[in-house]
Amino acid sequence: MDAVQQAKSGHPGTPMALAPLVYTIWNRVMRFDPKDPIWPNRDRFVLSNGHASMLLWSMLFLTGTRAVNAEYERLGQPAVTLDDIRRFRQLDSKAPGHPEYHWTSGVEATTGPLGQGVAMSVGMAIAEKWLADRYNRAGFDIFDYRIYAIAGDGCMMEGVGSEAASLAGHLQLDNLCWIYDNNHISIEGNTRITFTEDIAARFLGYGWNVLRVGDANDIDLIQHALTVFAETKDRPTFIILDSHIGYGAPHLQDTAAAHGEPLGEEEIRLAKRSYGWPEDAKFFVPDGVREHFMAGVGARGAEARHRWTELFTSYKSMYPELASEIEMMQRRELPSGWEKDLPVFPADPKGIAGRDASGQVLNVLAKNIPWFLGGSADLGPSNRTTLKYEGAGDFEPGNPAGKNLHFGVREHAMAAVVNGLSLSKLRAFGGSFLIFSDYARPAIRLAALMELPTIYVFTHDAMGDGEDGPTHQPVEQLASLRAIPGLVTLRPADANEVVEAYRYVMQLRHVPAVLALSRQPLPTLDRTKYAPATGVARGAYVLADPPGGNPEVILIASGSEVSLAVNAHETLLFQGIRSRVISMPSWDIFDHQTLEYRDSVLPPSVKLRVAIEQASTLGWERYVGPFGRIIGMRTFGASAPLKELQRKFGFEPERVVEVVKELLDFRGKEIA
Ligand SMILES: Cc1ncc(C[n+]2csc(CCOP(=O)(O)OP(=O)(O)O)c2C)c(N)n1
Ligand SMILES: [Mg+2]
Repeated sequence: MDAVQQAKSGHPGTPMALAPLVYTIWNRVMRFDPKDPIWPNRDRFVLSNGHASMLLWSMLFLTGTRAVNAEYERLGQPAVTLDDIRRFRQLDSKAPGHPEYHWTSGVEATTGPLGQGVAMSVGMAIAEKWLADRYNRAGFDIFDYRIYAIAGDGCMMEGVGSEAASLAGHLQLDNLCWIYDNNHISIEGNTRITFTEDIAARFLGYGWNVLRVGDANDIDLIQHALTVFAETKDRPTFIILDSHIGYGAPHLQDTAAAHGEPLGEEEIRLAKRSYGWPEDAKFFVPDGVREHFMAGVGARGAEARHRWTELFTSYKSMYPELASEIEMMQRRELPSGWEKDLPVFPADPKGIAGRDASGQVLNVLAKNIPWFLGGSADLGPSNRTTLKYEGAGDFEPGNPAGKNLHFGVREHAMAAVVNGLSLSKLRAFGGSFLIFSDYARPAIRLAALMELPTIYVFTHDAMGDGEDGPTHQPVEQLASLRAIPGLVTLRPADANEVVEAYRYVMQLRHVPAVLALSRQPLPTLDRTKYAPATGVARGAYVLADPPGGNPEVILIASGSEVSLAVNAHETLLFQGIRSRVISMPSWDIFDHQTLEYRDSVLPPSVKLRVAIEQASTLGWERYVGPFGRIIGMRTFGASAPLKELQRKFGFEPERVVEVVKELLDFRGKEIA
């Protein structure tokens, strides 16, 4: 109440109502050591209704949770201080508006976009099952943690929450518990205006165990429900908790006004009175409170961690290889030999599809890296994301060892689940068609915000699926993905660029990546004639130059349009026009290169430039400059065989040559 009042913004009502719940989970049940918030076998706590962040800041402060840094070093200083809470929602405070992973230690996932937290918790539960199956041995329960997620009406209304709940029920994830804050209030008022379904029936339908706690202040009953959860096998648990938003505030309890505005000084005083609390004290923490948490979660967590650490020490001597895998994974390192057997593709004018090259690479990587796994949203056979090597297996109830995840037709939950896997330190990928990245985008954005090295394998990256038509042909998706800060988007030009793209992406520890891959075969470029594909690691590179260098025009392309540019280049050379071809698989990577390198690829003196990409032209101006031209998409595509589409939309070498000549004729004179 005080923090929200001081900040003049925030959400007081739900933290007030759920304080007993969070107290019970943390201080009575959860296995969490505040001294080491990244201990691998800790229970996870996800606040999916992230607007109630003051709950989490209070808990991290009261439990004395310590900070860690991005290199996973334990720093010893508090994760959140009372001063941070006094500066709730202010610049640089460790108590920001919503829980931010990577900003405040002890936050397990960034939440705020409703539904994301619960969906990520499903990924965490899958991860725990997988980890336990791979690493536990008789007498060595290295992984046996549980995942608690709190969610409000919003998370229950959002589609991604439903997708995730459906998947969790199917997978029988009995290590997962969602607690639903059933307060009948969201922003516009009582939920009777929007949300009247029978949610218990819905979750029973999903195959969850559904419990009800009729009074959010009954901590013994809450604890009992959590015990039932712990004893429930073969299904996740859903606890419906009847609560009163703004509990104790005499005028605002049970109203939407308690959701998102400060209560006001007078109402706060009255609420404090109703709690039997000193009315005028602010940010008041009575003596003994922090000691009480230390004796509860602190003591229980420390003991559990010490026992685990001893267990892990003997595990390490008995199973040194498995133990070292666990350690590497925690630091997001790759095992030695992770690159071995990556394919090298010989020059081939017929070539191979991006998705096929990707399928080969994924299989090699998954074999080399035990904790690399993933799957597709029901498009595995099309995306070529299926891991087919001996022993890869399918992750299903009863087979938590499987490395092929089947997400069903649930792109949004898939992307969030992949984030949850990554938060659990597995290396995970999710696949679909590039067009359906739109269905996954909010979770991809969160991966970038959280700095997670998740991988999205998106095939059918342009008009290659011809006959499927404009509903399936991405146009603006590349531009929109490139617009996400901190996300690497890569569109490789041939099979060897696919290999190099993965080689680059796999070494990222804190950056997510999207791979946009072709459905149709792309010629495998002759790398004895053209520059090596290792240039991918610089985002863009000079693939071909006129003899002696010194180009007068530059062709820039990505993906399937690179071989088109090469084709045009050969014609231009033959006609005495000195063109350079740049393969530019990734803007993001290129933009991070030194100015010197960027100028060497795109010399400022060469102003005649043509960009070619089967996607929205938006943004290419920055590379072609005011004198350049862009051959791209300005409309949706159409349903027709690819060849006809290429003709209709101008993706043919002749068109490129024509545009270059126009440039030389007109713009050349202008510049001169
Ligand atoms: C995806 C998404 N849409 C909208 C919002 C804005 N928003 C924040 S809280 C909220 C109401 C949520 O109601 P509920 O989950 O019941 O929270 P309560 O008020 O009960 O705490 C909305 C619409 C959001 N954070 N995320
Ligand atoms: Mg609500």
